[in-house]
Amino acid sequence: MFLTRVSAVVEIACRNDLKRMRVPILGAFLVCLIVLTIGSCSAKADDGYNLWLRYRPVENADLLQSYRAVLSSIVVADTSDTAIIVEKELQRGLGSLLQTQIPVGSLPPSANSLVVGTPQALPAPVLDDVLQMLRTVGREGFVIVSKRGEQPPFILIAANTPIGTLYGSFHFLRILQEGQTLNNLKIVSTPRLQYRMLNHWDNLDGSVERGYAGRSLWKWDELPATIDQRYHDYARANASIGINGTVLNNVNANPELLLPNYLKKVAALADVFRPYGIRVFLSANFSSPLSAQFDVEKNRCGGIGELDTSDPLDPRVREWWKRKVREIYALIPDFGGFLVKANSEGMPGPQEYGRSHADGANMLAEALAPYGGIVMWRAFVYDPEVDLDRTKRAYKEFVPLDGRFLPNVFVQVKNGPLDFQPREPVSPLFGAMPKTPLMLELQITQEYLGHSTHLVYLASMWKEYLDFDLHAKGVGSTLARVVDGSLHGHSMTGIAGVANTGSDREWTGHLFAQANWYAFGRLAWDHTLSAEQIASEWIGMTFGFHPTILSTVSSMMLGAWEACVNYMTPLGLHHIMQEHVHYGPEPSLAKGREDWTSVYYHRADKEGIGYNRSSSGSNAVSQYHPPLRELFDDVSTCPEKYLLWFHRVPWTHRMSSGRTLWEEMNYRYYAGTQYVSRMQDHWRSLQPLIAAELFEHVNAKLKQHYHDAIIWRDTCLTYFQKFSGLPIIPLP
Ligand code: BDP
Repeated sequence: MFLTRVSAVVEIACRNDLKRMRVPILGAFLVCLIVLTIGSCSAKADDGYNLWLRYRPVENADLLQSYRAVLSSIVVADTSDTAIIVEKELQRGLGSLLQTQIPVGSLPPSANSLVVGTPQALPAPVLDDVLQMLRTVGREGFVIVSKRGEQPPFILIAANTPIGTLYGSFHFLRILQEGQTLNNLKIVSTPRLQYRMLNHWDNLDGSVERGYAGRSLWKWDELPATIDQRYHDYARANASIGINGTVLNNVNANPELLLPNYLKKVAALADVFRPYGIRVFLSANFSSPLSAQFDVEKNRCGGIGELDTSDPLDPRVREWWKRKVREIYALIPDFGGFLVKANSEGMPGPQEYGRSHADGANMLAEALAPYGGIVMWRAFVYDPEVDLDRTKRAYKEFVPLDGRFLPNVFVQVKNGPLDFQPREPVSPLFGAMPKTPLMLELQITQEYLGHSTHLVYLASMWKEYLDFDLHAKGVGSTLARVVDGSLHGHSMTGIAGVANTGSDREWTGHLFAQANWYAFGRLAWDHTLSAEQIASEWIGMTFGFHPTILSTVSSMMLGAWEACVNYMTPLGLHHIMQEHVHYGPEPSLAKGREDWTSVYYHRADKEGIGYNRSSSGSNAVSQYHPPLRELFDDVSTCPEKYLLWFHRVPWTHRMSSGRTLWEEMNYRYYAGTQYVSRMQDHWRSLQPLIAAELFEHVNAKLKQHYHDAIIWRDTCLTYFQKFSGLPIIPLP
């Protein structure tokens, strides 16, 4: 216990530059003494806690001088709780970047001040032409301009709300870190999506479903009395990338979270998050209105209410939810709404009463509407009665409901039609529900992509999905345009990422998994950013903008996803992972529920391999619009990355490379592991430039990553070889 405490003190002291923290020299000396005594921390220890918010001192002397010259004071013209956070962040960020304390000034701006505020707080002459620009940025956008021509000259960060100024301030600090000039700034930025959400799959007992970074961040037993500093740090990190909503609990929801004592705890978190622009949402269990008794006959778990039904059309049930919602808003006036997983994987739902998903969602939506709350109703359903092919089921259940949801309902759809596999085609649902706002659900936590052991940069994958053209309204009907509302004219828009955060000191279990949290937020704000651009921002802010670091680390990150697909499930293979844990390979898995086995999906035999979803098979291709339908249907035009997703192909099938399918599979499996080996070499080459702790952390992860990637490759190839009967061909 004592040692933990001591090392916590040491960690804090080491993490930050001692000089900046103004630790008295004696204190610093004592800390170092303790460090030396326990021998566990070098003077520059970096445990990854500060994420991308390290604000490394500007190294280039000319640049530093130019920055200092135009940033002589900070004026935050507002007094809201958010404005206090803005001022603190700018002082902290600029103090660290410029290695000097920037004083806080007041209006009117003096020469070279940084002025931040809203039209309500700023005098008209300061705003001037910016007022016009503010008309275009909505509630959360911002404008940053250098007013060099003014007398006196100043830089202005303006927004329509304090939260917009916070986003603008984080943007401004990023510009400095990137070494951009401040002379001619004219930045106008508006988020492309309205709801930018993290979904936590956290349970009330502190465990995290599919979490690989320790325990839940929420300490339910301590709340509401104790507010962990980490709640603030979590909110700050999210605000820095524009995330504005958080669902606190698992979609496999425990109804107890809606009990009054828990709601007080939720309210305490909402109070912390509010000034950072983050609204709290909850996953709701559809059976909540039921009494607590367990109904053995119906094998149904009880709820927290007093009713014997949760039928959404029963007036008592509707009234129950209205009362519950009223109770929530009394505690949390800006409560966001409910996320619901219904009639899926054992979770209760309206179908138990012969009602539809729309009936269920609308009942909750009606209760929430008077307060501005929303429902995010998940489309992750795969009832075997609906179709033999699991990938077709959600579409068949939900498309007929298009147009039947109330306006404050999102249908929340996973990116692919199966389940967060290393690679899937986009879910055809996105092209088939034009009357319903669809929220895109991505998974930041790497359930099927190597947990927090494999280094996989997910922005590359997310961009492939966002750029996928569904052809729902002709060419250019990309997923991004469905989600941002521009394709079908929806103003309610959103994206959700299943969070990868946990109680681990570095938040995400793997330092590089921080990049996925970062990238999710950046893409939620602006899906047109490239994976390269986001990687370079993250690398620079995490390790410093050293050209060698930038080029080496981005070359590692940018091919990492494709490599992972190659050594796990190349050429459209899917769902061949270990049962339950979903980490290693288990292509032989044949027992249990059919649509959870591997053999159901790969269908390998002596003749060939793959799931025939073409018109001669399950005809899943018919759920896509022309010309995709035809493209996917024909084995000769189907993109090879989806080949075994849509087709059953003989081992001797000739690929575009000239290799046979069997040879190509070998090639891909080996290329994938070879990439990981190269990542190790690249990382080792950076040792002199990276803080020792971070270097070692990533080095150890990569070692395990390589080891486990080889297991994937060898297990899969030896297993499939049993059917192909052909020799395994390692890469030279
Ligand atoms: C699957 C996960 C499971 C989740 C489910 C969901 O294995 O833990 O509960 O998705 O999204 O991928 O509801």
